[in-house]
Amino acid sequence: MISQLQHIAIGRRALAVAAAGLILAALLPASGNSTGFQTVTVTIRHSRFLPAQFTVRRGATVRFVFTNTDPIDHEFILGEDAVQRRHESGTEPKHGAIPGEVSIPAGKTAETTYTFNGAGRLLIGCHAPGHYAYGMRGWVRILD
Ligand SMILES: [Cu+2]
Repeated sequence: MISQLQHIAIGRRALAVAAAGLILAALLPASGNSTGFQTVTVTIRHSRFLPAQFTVRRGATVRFVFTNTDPIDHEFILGEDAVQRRHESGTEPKHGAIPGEVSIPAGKTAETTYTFNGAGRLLIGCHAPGHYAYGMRGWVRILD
């Protein structure tokens, strides 16, 4: 017999898969144009990125627009594992000048635009103390 809790977990997973599918559809132009400019909206709630997984085409320029619904500051850092580790131990208080890096103050909206030139996978994360370990992270898959 499936418990109530398991039902909820299964429902959430199905929802996450559906959400990932929507983002995929949003980022992959039907025409196959690989250098399109896309806007993606991301909600931050309870120290999570919603959604936290993205798929883009190599060469795509993506404008990420964040709405922080939390009463605390967050940040969005896009990059390889080495970049995430550097920020995890770093002390930069504000981000915004580098593409793919932006601070999102409590209750505010902020954005950053990034062009995905490499193939493979990049990570995303927030490096406010404890947030990355808590699970405020995700990834971007770049299709060749
Ligand atoms: Cu955070």
